[in-house]
Amino acid sequence: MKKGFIFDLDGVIVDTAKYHFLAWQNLANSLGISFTHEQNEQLKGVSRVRSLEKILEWGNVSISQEKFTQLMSEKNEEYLKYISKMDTKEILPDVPKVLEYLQAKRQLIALGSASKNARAILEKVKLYNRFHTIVDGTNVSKAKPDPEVFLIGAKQLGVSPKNCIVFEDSVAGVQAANTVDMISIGIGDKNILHEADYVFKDFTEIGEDFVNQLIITKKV
Ligand code: G16
Ligand code: MG
Repeated sequence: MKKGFIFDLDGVIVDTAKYHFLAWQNLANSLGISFTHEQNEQLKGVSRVRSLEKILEWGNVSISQEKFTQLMSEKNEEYLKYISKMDTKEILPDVPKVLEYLQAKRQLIALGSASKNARAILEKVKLYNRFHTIVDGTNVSKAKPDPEVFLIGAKQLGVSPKNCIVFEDSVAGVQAANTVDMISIGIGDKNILHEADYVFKDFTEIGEDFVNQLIITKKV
């Protein structure tokens, strides 16, 4: 049976949160707002626009629409400088192994990310060709926990949502998958991702037996 395996990007395939942190911190500090690692955690899986809105809310700062657009573009330029230096060493442990196994088992593979830079990042880490389809921040209008990104992925793979499995590191992403009855697999902390059907610290904990089980079972 062919299942649809949908992967989030940031926090699942690569860890770009550290680059988002540096760029957002620089922006926040320029406005006199402090920005911590804990706050950066809360921006995982959140769109670029919503991230800046949240930072302004935290700092109790209001700016014009023009300034908002300018800051978003400056943040992205800085972020692009960091990701331009990325290479295959930044792929999270055992991700290529799982992708290769799914490919060997002739499963369908999609990317479902909120990032508008997803394609560029996949090119840098040389994983672009591993995906049958890529859905990213340039293809969706509604952010996770809305399931739009995963529904488009399922549609493009030609698989019904209940035959899809989503790998996610954010609570909003897990909720998005659950909303449309996809199997949700949290990558990260069990306490934070407790709404997921399964949680693993990272892909090193996911064995071939578990993947085989995902291929044959349905969400109940
Ligand atoms: C990612 C990150 C978020 C980021 C968002 C938009 O989502 O987790 O922190 O704000 O993309 O990124 P960009 O500014 O590159 O468009 P995901 O869904 O891949 O985890
Ligand atoms: Mg993520």
